Amino acid sequence: MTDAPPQTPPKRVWPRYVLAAFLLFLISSAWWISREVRRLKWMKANRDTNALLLPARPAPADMSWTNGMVWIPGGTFWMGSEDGQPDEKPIHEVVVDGFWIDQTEVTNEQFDRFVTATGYVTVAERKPNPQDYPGVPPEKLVPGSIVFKPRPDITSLDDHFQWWEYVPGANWRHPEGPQSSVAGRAKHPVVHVCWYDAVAYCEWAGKRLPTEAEWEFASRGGLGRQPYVWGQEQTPGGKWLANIWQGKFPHENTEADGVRTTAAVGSYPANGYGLYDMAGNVWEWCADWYLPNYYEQSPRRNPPGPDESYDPNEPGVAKRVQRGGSYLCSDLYCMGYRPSARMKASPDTGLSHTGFRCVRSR
Ligand SMILES: [Ca+2]
Ligand SMILES: [Ca+2]
Repeated sequence: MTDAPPQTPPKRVWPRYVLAAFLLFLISSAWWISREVRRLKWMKANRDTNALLLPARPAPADMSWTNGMVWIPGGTFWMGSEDGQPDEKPIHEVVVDGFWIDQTEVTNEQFDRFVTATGYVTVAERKPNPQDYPGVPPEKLVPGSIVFKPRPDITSLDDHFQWWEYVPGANWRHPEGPQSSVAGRAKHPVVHVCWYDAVAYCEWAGKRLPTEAEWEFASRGGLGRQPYVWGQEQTPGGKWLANIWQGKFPHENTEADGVRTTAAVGSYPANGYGLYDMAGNVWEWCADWYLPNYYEQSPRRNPPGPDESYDPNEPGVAKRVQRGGSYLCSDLYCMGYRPSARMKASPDTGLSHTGFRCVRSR
């Protein structure tokens, strides 16, 4: 009997597939590491170049148009008056969104910049179109505007034609007629601008005319339901706070407020929002059509004005709203400098006591 050779344990052999998997893992890792290193190197090398290729960061918004403007925060106020004229009623609650508004009326100096930049010719400087004035003799159709020139024989205030006269050659450069000029009146409000002229200026300035609601909200300066933009009293401490008319209109002007015609803008105290001449100096165009009973149906929020116009005193003539009164407002005749008072005129009509200011939403 021979001894069987001792048995040795079988030699352990790695399966080939495990080895193959391990090699594959090593190769993949090396490839991935190599790729990441190249990517990081590329990013580092191109960092500056990429900065140039990316769109430029937007510059800070140009807010230079807000110069001379005041931000009026939106809010709710009582528009109209229970004590005023029928078209100021009913007093009603209105909500307006915030907006920017010119601190002063637009001045001759500012309007001159607009005209110089654009070559704009105001309506008063253009020859009237005969088709717009049927029945008017051709020789009467000459450029001009309406100037305050009271006749000497006025005994009643029933007919305003007694103190308004169409003066050929009157316009914003020649407020009293061809022989007059605005020399020395650079800071006075521009006058003889009709609604179309005012809109043209506002568009050039990147602004717009205020709605009637915005205008009244701004004029009240944060005071609710007050008869004047400065409060309850007409002349607190015996002081006039606006350029209107004192004396027996239309011949006697005592100039108790210190000024006979227009005043340089900002000559009187600002209202609660820092706005000047929201009462008096010159009437100011608003965007809205005029409708005497609009308040009965106007929307509560941001009323845009009616779609149509009607003036019972002059049916057939569509009119735009004016606000704030002027240096011709006499308590005997016109309380138009109260914040709720409404005025209206044909949009092609400029007068020697009418100007405007602009607003802009954000
Ligand atoms: Ca005055
Ligand atoms: Ca004014």
